[in-house]
Amino acid sequence: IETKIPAQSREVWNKHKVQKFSTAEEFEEKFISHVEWTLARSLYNCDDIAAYQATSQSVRDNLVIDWNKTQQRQTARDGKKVYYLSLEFLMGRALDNALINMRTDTSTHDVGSTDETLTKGNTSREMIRNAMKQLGFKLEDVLEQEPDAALGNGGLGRLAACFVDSLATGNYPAWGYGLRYQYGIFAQKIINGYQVETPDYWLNFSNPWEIDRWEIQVPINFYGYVDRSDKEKTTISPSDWIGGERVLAVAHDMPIPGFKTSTVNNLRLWSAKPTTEFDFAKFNNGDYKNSVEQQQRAESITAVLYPNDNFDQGKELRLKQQYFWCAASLHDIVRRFKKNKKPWSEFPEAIAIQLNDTHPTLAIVELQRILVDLEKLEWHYSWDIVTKTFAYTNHTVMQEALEKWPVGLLGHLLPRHLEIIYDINWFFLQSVEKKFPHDVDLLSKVSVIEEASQERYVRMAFLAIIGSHKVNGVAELHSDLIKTTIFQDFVKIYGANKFTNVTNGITPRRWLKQANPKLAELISETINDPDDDYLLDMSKLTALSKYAEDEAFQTKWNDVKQFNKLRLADLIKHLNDGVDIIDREHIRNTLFDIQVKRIHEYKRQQLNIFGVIHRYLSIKELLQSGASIEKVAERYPRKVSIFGGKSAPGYYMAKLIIKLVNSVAEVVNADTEIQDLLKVFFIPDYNVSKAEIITPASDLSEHISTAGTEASGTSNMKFVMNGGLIIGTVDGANVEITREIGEDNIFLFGNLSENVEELRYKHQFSNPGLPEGLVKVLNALESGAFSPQNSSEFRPLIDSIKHQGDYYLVSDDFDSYIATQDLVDQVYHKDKKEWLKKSILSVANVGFFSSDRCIEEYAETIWNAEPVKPE
Ligand code: GP0
Repeated sequence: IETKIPAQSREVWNKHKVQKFSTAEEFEEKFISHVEWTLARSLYNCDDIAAYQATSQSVRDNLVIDWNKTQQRQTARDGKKVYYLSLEFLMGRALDNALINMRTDTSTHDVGSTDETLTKGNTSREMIRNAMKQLGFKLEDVLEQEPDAALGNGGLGRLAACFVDSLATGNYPAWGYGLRYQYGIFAQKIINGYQVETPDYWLNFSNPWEIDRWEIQVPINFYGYVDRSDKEKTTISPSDWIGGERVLAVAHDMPIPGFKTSTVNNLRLWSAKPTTEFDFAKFNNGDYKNSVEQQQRAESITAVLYPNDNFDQGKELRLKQQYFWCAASLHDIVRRFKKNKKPWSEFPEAIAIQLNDTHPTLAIVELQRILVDLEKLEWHYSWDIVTKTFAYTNHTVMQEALEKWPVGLLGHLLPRHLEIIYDINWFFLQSVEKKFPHDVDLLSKVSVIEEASQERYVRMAFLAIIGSHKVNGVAELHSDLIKTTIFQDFVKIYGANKFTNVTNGITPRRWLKQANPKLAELISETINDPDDDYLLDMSKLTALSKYAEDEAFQTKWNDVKQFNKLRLADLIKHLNDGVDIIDREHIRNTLFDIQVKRIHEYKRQQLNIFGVIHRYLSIKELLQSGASIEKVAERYPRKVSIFGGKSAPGYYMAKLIIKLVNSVAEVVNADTEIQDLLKVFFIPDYNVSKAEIITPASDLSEHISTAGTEASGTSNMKFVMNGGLIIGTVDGANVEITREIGEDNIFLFGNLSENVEELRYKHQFSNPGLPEGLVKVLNALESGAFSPQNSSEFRPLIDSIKHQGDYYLVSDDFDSYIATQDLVDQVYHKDKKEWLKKSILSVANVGFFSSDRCIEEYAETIWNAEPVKPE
């Protein structure tokens, strides 16, 4: 490309080559010019928000330089490109993360290795903190101004965010593709103990982290019909799809900086805009209003993220979002591929596309449509390319979460795609018939079209399996489960090798270095790693093991935990209208017991809060029997039970659980008789930036899903990485956490997944006596002890256990849960050294759960992709 540019022009461009700032001085200059030019403000009206904007713009300038170079390098080297399609990217804040990741090695740093400010230790962040101080700002206050990019619901979206961090860090040529929702996950308010949803206005101020690519516009069609007027009527001939509604997909790019590398990857998010083809026919007929409404309809496609987690709601607009995003992304990918003028057969060697759950399954159909209808390639030749390109990650086995779309709805919105789906299914079923002749039952079980009820449905997971060369689960237990339950017939058809496991991971940059700077400092000092290389090679953490019983080290370790608990206590005070519920003086001996995640019956926050009620009732009983508070404290030492998480707006039971937690908190926190032995708090509006404060402060965290229901869990990994211990069931990644850190260092309880089915079955017939402790709790609830105005308020929670089969096995696991909580108290309060040892050993052995390891596994076993390293 360069040679086409006249030497003279090239010289001028080179003379004025843009430069990254690398000293405090240069940063200050940038900062001020952004305040004055970009924001049109000045010294006299530069508040914290403006300072945040100007800092971000300055940092972004640095990233953009590396972003450009990275893209050029990746294009020139022409290695295999990875595209991660995810409908959710739960990114959180970008600035602090960029400051941490931006620290580059001398070898890759442009401005010269003599300059120490960017090359040593944590200095890029430190340098900017100092510069900000000079400019009159406190970095921490400025960072607080940034709204979270909350374009996800929970684990699945946050996983995608950790993955793009690790992809950049590992120098993989990889882009994320998603949607730029105008409103991310709703903001949660708690009013009278109830969840109330309010819109997430994250784009109210301009977003310095996105680069608008108004010039990249992809037309997307919906509805319409398939025109066969002059073609043969065979199912597999190319057809013309005449779309009925057309909108434009516009690209917005977010730079994703790797840690200690100059690689900056791209996250491309699409927003919907009306086409500029104004409907003049309507306008001329005097229907101006209608024609404007049409235009607004377009923008509604990317207006809002659907707020469901592990639940498929089946709304037409959601399907529209999915196709809009898949079509735009594929168009972009194919356009880039075609620039190289390679034969189509090389497509799968050039490109790997990973489907984050079934949400992007239409991408499979769209690529087949592009190849067959637009590029006029033969069906089977095309299908071979498609299946070699895609791989699919499953995140759940729960029926209510598995996507299926009514055939009528899909065919109305995407008539040609439905035909292609039928053809894919037809060829697939033919191959099954060939392999298992006359097995009609099998054919109907694996058909992409479900015909069980009146309504026929397209099963998206089946389509994703058929269109992919690999299918993976997200933890060993989960990957085994999908092979023996929901996908067992496909194992029979394809063999077991198509199904694999990649255990989830989390990025230690955000979840250790950024969230827990004190612990990161203690670690790097202890293992003598001033450049934080352990954040790239977490096996280095094993060097901590030898200090596990070192008293001086344990004290330092504990001090860090106290610091983080105080930080959380401050946040809770702030969220509690300034009322402090946590006794600062005794915070060292107060166990912080935390459960933060989406509210779901399967995650069993109800079990946790029943346990809290049980503890409260037991304390009261002891006091009433005449025991002194000191005596009671021996049995039930100080504890703060902290909850947080959002419920889907339409999920009645989950909302009732939130109300119950708040009602219990109200009673318990106001009860002066029990003094400070027990406190309960529900943190409103749990999100990524709050998680960064909450996670490092846990002594204990709860991962107590009914065995077999939580695919992996990822917050379990975050808590362990921050020195918190876990109380958990034998579910999801808890199993591998136990393997890695040792079974002495985790508190496991409850029934195993292989027994769940049988237990559920038994509940149907008999009502085996509920455990005594649980009966007490349910009686208290029934008596209105926590709902004086409306004693039947919590009836549905009681009924689900007593009269509706207790699907989530709360009664079966209750006793072992309580017993295990007692054990936790024992160790925490009677043997603090043992506790600290467990905590240190956990961190020492948590390395496996870095998302870097996870991405490497995807690259090697699924994508066959190599890093493209900067020179
Ligand atoms: C799974 F099916 N997950 C879904 C979904 O719709 N949303 C979602 O967040 C989660 C799993 O529940 C998980 O176990 C898992 O770790 C995560 O996907 C990433 O794989 C909860 O953290």
